[in-house]
Amino acid sequence: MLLPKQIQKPKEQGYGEAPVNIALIKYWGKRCPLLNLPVTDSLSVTVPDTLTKTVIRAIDGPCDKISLNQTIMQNNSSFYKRTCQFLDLFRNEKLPFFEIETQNSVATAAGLASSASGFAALVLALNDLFQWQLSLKHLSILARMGSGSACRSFWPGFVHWHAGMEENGMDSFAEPLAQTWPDLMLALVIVNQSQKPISSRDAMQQTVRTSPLYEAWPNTVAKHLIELKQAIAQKDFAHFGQVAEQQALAMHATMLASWPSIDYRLEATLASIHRVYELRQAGVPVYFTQDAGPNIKLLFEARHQAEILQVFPAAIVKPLFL
Ligand code: 2P0
Repeated sequence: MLLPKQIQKPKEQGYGEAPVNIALIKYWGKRCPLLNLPVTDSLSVTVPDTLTKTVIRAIDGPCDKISLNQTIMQNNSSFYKRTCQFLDLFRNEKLPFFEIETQNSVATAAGLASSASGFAALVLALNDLFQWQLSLKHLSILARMGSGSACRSFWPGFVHWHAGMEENGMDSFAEPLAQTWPDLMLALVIVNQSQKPISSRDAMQQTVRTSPLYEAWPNTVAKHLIELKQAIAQKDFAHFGQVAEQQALAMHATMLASWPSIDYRLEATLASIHRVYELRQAGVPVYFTQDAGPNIKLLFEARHQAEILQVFPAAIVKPLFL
């Protein structure tokens, strides 16, 4: 991996901000864990107004200083360790340590806090600090090394992450799709805010290692990706929703078959999913997707919002194309 050359004298501070993205075609499994190189392509949609904002400064030490939403992160926390490990890529003798202040705007309260917006904002802040002036493609490659899904957080709208084939990862980056979908809405249904039973990083590895269904996953993704892109191009919402929902179910089914089984669904998750099915039976076109946690995200078009909020009154609605 060719890392950008730092200039000797960074600015006093660098700033970067990046939004959360939600995968419709999921990234689940790595061919190289060190560089976060995925087994398959994936496709996300960015959630506007869910920014992580990060300020970074180069400091003398004695160690990195990191705060999240004004709380100082302890050196033994996984957040601190993961961030420092990523920063190791950019240190030298003259610039041994960094101070980072990071804030999640709506994201944390909405249960959308994510390593994707976090690492994308951090890379943008580094780019500003060192005045690299790198292209978004190159920044996408760098952010991917912090967290795979972060490579998709540099653009609004639909974003396609190409898995790539090269061992050094230089062809594994994201790029935006041209299509927009002004009526498309996402609503977050929060069923539980507590800590995940297993991190997505570990869950992914466990699935690849132990799930007998993983063999089928790359072909499933390839097929769903083609179908989803067609549905987006034709603005065929029923097809779009069906593919997104089936894709999420296929990912969770693959995880469920791991040993030990990985099950992010709680009773309240299943109850919410059944309410989605009931709404559809009643003629309301609404579909869901689910990531590595118990909450679900509803997908629908703006004109059905009122019917959906009657059934999910606490859902947090986010228009996807402002
Ligand atoms: C995704 N997820 O495509 C999938 C769907 C969760 C479910 O990317 O190990 O935090 O940092 O590369 O990006 C979550 O995994 O994993 C994720 P790492 P990441 O959004």
